[in-house]
Amino acid sequence: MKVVVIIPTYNEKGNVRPLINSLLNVFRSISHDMHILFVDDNSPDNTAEIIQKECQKHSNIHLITGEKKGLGAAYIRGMQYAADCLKADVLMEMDADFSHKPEDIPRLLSAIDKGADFVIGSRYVRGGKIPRDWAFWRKLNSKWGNFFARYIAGLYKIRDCTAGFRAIRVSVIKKIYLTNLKVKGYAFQIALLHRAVASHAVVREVPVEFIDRVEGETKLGLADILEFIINVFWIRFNNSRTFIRFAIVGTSGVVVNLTVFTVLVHSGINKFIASPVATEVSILSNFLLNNFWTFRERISKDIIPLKGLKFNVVSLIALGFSFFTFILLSFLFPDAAPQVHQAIGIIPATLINYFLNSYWTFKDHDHS
Ligand SMILES: Nc1nc2c(ncn2[C@@H]2O[C@H](COP(=O)(O)OP(=O)(O)OP(=O)(O)O)[C@@H](O)[C@H]2O)c(=O)[nH]1
Ligand SMILES: [Mg+2]
Repeated sequence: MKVVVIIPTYNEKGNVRPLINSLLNVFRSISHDMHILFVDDNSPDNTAEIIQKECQKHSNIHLITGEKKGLGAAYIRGMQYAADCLKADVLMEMDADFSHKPEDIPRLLSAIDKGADFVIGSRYVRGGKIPRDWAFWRKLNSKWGNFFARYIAGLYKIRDCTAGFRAIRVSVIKKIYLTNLKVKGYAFQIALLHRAVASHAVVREVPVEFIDRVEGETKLGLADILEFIINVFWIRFNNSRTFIRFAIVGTSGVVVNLTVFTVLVHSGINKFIASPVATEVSILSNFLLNNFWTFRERISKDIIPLKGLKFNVVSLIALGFSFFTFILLSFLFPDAAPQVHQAIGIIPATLINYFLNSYWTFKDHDHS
């Protein structure tokens, strides 16, 4: 197995040589074909020149250079190069400043050997550590970053979403269109993790101790924090897009229902016939819109009439839920206006409607 440790560098002249020595030392205890790829963004302190000298001495050290566009952009270039030109099987992400201990690499790789696709050197699982002397704001920054990623972007199963010490199978990277990740800075870490989780990669967290840098300066800036927050909300929005579409279709159904009812009654049809007809027409229009818009990416084994029938069954179940809520609330809060009971009933009805249609009527047979 060929493993390429990708290390982005920007003004790390004091760190690269000791880091290379330390890595080469650790590589001796690993049975895989180990390589290092530095991605230097034309550091003004001439980091690249130091690396270049090491490349001449060791055939497993590589360097690519480029314009400074941020950590994410550097990783994207590095990963593409490692996968396509170096033909790596596994990629690793690692900082140049000794925040990630080279001695932890074997443990990360052994999780890959045991079948994981995406291994995170995690500070926030049992056994993982952050520096004791981290100032309050620094801890808060890191904790908030993770809180945001876990609960807003929906990566709640993962404790350390922002970690920059990882081992990833190239097969996972190949499923993710890296150039489509519109992130330049540190937000790359969660954008990549989110895509990996969405493509059903097996994610494992291995505890590591994070050490503060001694040499050089931090490069994390305000623009990075802003990009991070925007990205987290963007991921959330994308995740809820199907539900938003479903709610829009539902609202359109109310309009269709009332319009058809009014037209029928005005053309002299009995209101007790007009009512169920209008409801069924709105169910059918909802079904068609959901089939051809909301869930259009889903691949189904069922023919359209069968899906339409399922959609009707789900509507009936949702009606049951709404009616049950109405009765329950009428008994519990007899003094409140019945319109309130009826309106609150819409909430469970919509949720059950969405849930059943999403997991049954429009079930995606591609991912089952
Ligand atoms: N190529 C490249 N590398 C970068 C860029 N920004 C940061 N890096 C590198 O990415 C790694 C992580 O950056 P750091 O500044 O250490 O960020 P951090 O670890 O969040 O912050 P500290 O804890 O203060 O070190 C280091 O190896 C940096 O040299 C960039 O724009 N381009
Ligand atoms: Mg660092």
